[in-house]
Amino acid sequence: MNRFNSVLLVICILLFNNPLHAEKGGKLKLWYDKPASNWNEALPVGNGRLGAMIYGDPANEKIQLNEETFWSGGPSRNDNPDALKALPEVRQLIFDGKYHEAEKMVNENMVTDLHGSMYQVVGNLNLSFPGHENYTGYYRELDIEKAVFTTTYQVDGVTYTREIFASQPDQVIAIRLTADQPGKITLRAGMDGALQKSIKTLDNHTIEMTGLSGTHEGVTGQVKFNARSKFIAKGGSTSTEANKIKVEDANEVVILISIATNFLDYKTLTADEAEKCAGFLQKAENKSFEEIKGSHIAAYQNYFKRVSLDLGTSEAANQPTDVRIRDFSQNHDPELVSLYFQFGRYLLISSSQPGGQPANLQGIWNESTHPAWDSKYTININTEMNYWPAEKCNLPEMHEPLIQMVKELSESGRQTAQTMYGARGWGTHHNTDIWRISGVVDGAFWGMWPMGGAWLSQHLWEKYLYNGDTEYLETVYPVLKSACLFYQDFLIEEPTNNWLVVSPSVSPENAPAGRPSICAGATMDNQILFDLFTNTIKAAELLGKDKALTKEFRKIKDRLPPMQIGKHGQLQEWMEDLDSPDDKHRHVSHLYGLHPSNQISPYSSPELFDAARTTLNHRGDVSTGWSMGWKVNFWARLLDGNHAMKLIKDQLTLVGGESNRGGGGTYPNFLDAHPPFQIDGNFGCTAGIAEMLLQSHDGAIHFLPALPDDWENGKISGLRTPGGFEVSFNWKNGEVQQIEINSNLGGNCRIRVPNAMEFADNNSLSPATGENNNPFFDTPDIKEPLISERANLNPVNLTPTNLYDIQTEKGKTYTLIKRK
Ligand code: FUC
Repeated sequence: MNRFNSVLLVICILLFNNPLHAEKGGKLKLWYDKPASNWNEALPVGNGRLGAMIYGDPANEKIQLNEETFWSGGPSRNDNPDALKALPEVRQLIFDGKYHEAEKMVNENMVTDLHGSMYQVVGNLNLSFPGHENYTGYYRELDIEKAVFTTTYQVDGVTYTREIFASQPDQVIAIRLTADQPGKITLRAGMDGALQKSIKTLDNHTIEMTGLSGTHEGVTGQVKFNARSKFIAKGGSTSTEANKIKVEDANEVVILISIATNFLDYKTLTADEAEKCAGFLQKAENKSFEEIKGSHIAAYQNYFKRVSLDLGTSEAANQPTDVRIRDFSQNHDPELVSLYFQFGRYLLISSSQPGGQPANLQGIWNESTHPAWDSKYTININTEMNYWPAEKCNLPEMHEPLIQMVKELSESGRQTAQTMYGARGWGTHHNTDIWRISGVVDGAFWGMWPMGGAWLSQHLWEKYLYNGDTEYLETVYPVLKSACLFYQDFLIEEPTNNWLVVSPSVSPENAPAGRPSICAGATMDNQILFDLFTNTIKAAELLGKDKALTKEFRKIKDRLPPMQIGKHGQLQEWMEDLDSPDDKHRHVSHLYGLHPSNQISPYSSPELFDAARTTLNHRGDVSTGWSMGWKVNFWARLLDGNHAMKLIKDQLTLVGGESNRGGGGTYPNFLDAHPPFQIDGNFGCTAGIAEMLLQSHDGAIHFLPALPDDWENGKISGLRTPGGFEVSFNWKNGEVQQIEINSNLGGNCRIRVPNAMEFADNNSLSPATGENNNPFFDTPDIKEPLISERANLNPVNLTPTNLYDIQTEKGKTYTLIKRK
């Protein structure tokens, strides 16, 4: 290279390569002024299938790697065939009040030694940069508008930059290392993994690591992975050294990481992991980094950009993210909430892509071979919670992996229903894994809950309410119907009121004082079945199917126990009035009827509304991460924005880092702390923030149902509601200023607004009359609650609202403004 060319090259590098990280901070960035010192400070990138946690350490970069199908064991089942014989006696023991004996019998006859597989870590790519121990000007960010991680710092007057992202279109994790002077990049790179079988270099540019998943509970590990890191340097030299790659004096280095496993589907492990891994890599390496990055950002933004949220900003937003979390409860920092909301959407896009696995307890990010609760799918709340933001926060495609899992569980759960209970249809319990196990997990106290499939089935119906697509409904109807068939066979009549109840069961993971959890007719079970039967009947009617059968289903629905209000004015968790006002349990299962379901309404069932509020006040606020996320939604549904905000503050309490109060909260990297890290809290709170601003479960689209004093002014665009409406609006001093509604399906759009509105073109809006005739806004036909004579109920004081009907046409947009 002659002198002129070298000068040109330097200018080019200065102009185009650096600093690509743009300005420090910004609305949609998590940023820090130091590298991560532990996993809870590292930052996540993901493309649904591949995940990486990035530490951003100048001298020793660690990129911790996951692949969503790398689980311990292999195809397996955990149905105990002795269950069937024990069932009648277990039921009798429960009706006789012999709960300890019933629990013992379940543990001995219905549980097996198999409690599900573990989601496992693949390993790390480690990059060491000699001499980079002493750096200045350190900065690291995760730009969630682009889904790109960047870090930059200076050593000896040279500015170094690293960019990292996980590309969905190209199925690789891509890294680019640049410096603002030529020939300055020197590094050693190696891979390691706790479950690795071999690590070697394939050529001067590529490290290959292979591995096998762990054997667990007697099931031999059968998932094989192949992981490759390819180094493409500009300038300098690239060579190998003892299974490592050595790059000396390069101008720029691009690293592409590809990982694949032999997983094909939950029953089959016959894919060729090496071929798949090499295939992704070969395709990607033919493209420039800029091309890969461009299509990554475009694919990501196709989802991400659909929703924007502005709750205002303050000085506090100029601080690094960990400092903002630490100070959140003292500061007015509304932009941290909008960042958290968008981070939830970022996490869902990054961990749940069509065709892949649903987000597990840790999404896809896990550094351990033995993660907490195996990082499985806990389907008595946590997995469902992961998907609360999917439809309403405009990420319906991200919901697909869950829908697919429910379809698969309806196959594996059919055998469970038959083997364990001699029932038709399909059923699952409170946990599942990648092999779609559906028997009892963990023991009777936690696991004797045959309701996981019924709750998950609500997601099939919810998707239909949003897309109105009968072809889709056809594909899920058999799953809904079969879920009902299971309960048609499984429900039994209880002796006191002759209600049809689920037995044996539990109210998830809680027990009345002095008793085991095992019971019959828990409130949550009744509410879930009310929904399952209601929705299945509606689906059958819509599709013109199963007339005689739905008649039977209707009879069953009518014989389910009603909700009951107990002596403390609380909503009863169990069939008997056993609740204690001192019970602070993290699960608040019986409020399923309040959220996510719509069986409790301030307008149509004020007594139940008040009882739910009493229950929630008894339970208290601070709890595990996910429990607080749920409570944000509960308080939003209870129309109490300030209490919901209090829960957001509890959730956005820094755990780890400088202050550690113990309990749930948020880690410096913005991930939810159960503790330990569990992603449901992120998703639950994200959904809760949306729920504070817009609700659509109670017969109308309700604007600002639970606005806290902190968010006087703001705007949000792109939220979705049932009936195919897409809604954007802004507000000032708590009053809605302008609303835009896109109608994708047509039909009546009933809205509830705190202040009076009119059409922007001066046409007057019609006040709503009678029932909302939009079928997607049907309110449930709930039985009158039974109320204890000792219950003192509080009045429900509702702020007056304005209710309007807009007859919409498919494909049209309607603009409303505050009435002058
Ligand atoms: C349920 C919860 C726990 C935890 C676990 C993964 O068992 O009760 O708090 O979230 O799932």
